[in-house]
Amino acid sequence: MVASGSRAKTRCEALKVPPFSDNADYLFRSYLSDGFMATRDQVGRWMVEAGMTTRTDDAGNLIGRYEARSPAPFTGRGDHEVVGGGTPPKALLIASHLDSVRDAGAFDGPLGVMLGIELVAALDEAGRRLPFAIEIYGFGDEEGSRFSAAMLTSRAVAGKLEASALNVTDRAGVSLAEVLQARGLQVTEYLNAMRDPSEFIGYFEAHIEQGPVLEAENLALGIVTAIAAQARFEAVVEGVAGHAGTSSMALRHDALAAAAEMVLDIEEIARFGADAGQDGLVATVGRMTVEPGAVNVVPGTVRFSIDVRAGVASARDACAERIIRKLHDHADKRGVKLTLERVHELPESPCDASMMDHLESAFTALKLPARRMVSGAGHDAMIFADLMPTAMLFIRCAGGISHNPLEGIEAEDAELALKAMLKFIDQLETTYEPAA
Ligand code: HGY
Ligand code: MN
Ligand code: MN
Repeated sequence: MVASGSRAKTRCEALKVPPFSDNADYLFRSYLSDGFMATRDQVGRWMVEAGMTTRTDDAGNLIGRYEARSPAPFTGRGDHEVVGGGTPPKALLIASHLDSVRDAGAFDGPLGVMLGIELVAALDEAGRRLPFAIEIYGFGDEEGSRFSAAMLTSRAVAGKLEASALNVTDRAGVSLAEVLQARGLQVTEYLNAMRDPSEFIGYFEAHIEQGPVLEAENLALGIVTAIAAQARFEAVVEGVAGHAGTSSMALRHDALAAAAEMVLDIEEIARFGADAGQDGLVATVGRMTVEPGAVNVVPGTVRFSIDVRAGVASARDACAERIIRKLHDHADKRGVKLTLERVHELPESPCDASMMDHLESAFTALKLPARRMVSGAGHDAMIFADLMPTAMLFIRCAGGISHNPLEGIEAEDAELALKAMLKFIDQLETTYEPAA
């Protein structure tokens, strides 16, 4: 069999450099960038080699389809004409994302797409067709690393995106509409990417754990039980820019000094506050800009991001409220203006019990301990969890490191992941009941 987990690993690593990265010094592949488009084309070619037909949708996603036993010619947008009539076969949706954070590792996102392709390649090599089709989505924007919103493309497919959410610009001030236009797409057609959930039997995503648990317990694979709730805010602190040499300390309204106190209190509240340590509560300030950013000017304006997560939305919200109150106290005390905008929010999403059991059966067949665990990292899977049965397979990653070029996996673990996915497919096939 040519299909293999180690080929999935090698392919992810091949995509780390130009033309598949927007930057030659580190991996950055932002939504609809040149690096993203080159990656989408290359992954599309690998899908075709694996026996799939491919297309892209109005949100820029890449879609590969491996037909079911009774092929329903795929006419795009999900509608099928079935030869001889009858109900078109449903599909298993296998997905992850092709975009990355800045200075990323090779595997966060692409590994799930590559393992899906290897699964289909293994079926195709064996001449095996299933009672259901397989559709693999390479989502274009899971990270939100170009525009402030995240998961734009999976939310579009799930029908969970309001047209107003498309009024976004990137940090260079280029609007999503302009970026789409440059790629031959129309923002007015973006929501056509939506698929009817009834076309699918479920959603499956393989992903690196992005945490230390599997490695600490010497396990290659894990079964995700739920994905943590998350909320993101954009904070703007407006003080008064001034001459560094003549502005007396007592009269300053230094936006950066105020923001620095705010950042430390965000950490303090999440680490030592009322809900600290419960439900995987975490809060992070990941991005900050200082204006005007001159060494001899008291900072006038500071913008920073806030990311708050917890296993349940109530703990996330309680922590966010405490943070917001504390930040306004700092702003009042220092005489600066604080503006906070909630730019992204997702509820916690449980995975499907029977899909988790199918994964557990696959692990048992491979004599692997079935370690069930919550995901602190967000994934496109959370967008579909209330629309169709959803399962996630975690793969151990070196040192639990992610969102970092040191992100690494073992080829042996990728091989085991592929074997587990093939056993999982066996489970789905034996329990599949065609639509009436
Ligand atoms: O932020 C996250 O959890 C995901 O990696 N986008
Ligand atoms: Mn990520
Ligand atoms: Mn990811």
